[in-house]
Amino acid sequence: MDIMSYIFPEGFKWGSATSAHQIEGNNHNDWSEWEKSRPPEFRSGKACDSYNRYEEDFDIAKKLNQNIHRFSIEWSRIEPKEGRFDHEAMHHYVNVVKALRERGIEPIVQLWHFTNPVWFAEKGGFLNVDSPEIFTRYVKYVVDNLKDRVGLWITFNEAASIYSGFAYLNGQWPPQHRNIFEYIKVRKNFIKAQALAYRTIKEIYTVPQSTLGLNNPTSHNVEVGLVENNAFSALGNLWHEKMIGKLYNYQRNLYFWDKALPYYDFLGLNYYHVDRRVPGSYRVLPKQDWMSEMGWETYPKGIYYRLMELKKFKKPIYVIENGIADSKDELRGRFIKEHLRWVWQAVHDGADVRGYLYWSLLDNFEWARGFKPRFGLVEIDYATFERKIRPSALEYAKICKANQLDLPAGRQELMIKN
Ligand code: IFM
Repeated sequence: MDIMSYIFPEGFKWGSATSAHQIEGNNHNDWSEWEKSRPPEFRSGKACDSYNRYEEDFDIAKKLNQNIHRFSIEWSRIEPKEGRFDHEAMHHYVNVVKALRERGIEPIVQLWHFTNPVWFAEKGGFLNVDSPEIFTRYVKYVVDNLKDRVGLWITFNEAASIYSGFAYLNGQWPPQHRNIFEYIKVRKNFIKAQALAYRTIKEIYTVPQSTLGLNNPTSHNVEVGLVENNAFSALGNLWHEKMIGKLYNYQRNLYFWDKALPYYDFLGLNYYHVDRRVPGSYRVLPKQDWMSEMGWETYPKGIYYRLMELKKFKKPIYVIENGIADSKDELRGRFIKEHLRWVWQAVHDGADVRGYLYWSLLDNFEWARGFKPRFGLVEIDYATFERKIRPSALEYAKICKANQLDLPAGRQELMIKN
């Protein structure tokens, strides 16, 4: 069988990502408070117990040939009471970073991933006019303590899109508000906080480091109407669909990066699936035949469109999250390879992509959906906390090691339906 090899640039980083509340266990924050009102299977509880088992997790990441890892710091552990920092908790995260470095894995430290200390949530969270200063005070403390060991930072995860939408527009996440004015306000405060935190981090770093960065993931979804304009305009998108598509794409995918442009050094892209909310999307892109257990429609070529669109920001890009909920591990290997084939294409076509991080290293607590969706390269037995490497993880490990993806020649074209 003829093999086609897609070789990635030298120094390209390979890894996976997690977040504190989803894996650590026993967190006390606005989410854990909200979870009390939910049935037991929707409570994070001990999660993966990674607060205690992080070394075991990193041993696995190393065994899987990964050389970069993104984890998040739990703000509520660092600042459990307003203005009072917990040095022991900070020390824990210093050890987490050390444990990664000892295994030859570069850390990307995420400073906020959906959860807030209870006291901050009680003050209105990011609705509070002082939230940028309050957040930056925490950022400064963390960066002061880790600045010699960490070069890659990320402020907010999916803040202006997923989080603002779920928490303030459709009411599915705490604090379960449904108020468009609050949604707008929260998004503005995230931008202000981004700017302030960025300036603060830059002040702390006296030695310029090329890898120092801040970014604003996300581009969680693909809005097909627009994405496919390039490739499918010949199929005749109606003008009003194009308008809606453009607006939707901007609000959903580009707003935060665009508004905070001077205040980050690299972009982090989170990409999972096609979004069909724009009218006419079925006309421009046929239904794809594989779905994740989240009910998400998989479309690997979408990552190519997203990456090409991000070129205009003229900053390095990391794919910070890309993954599939697939408890039987039937689709994950194919999912990773097909996305990587398109990441490679984007690199080939000029996108400055520096690394790829699969979501997630471990099965974990998938927010309002509980533990059922399983995104992990590693399966977790939530009763015993036993970790079991899935076959797809070994397939990914080969790619990480070789810095190259091998596909049967021709197959890469056959797999893509568009
Ligand atoms: O689990 C989440 C993560 O916390 C943020 N990005 C999307 C993932 C899958 O839904």
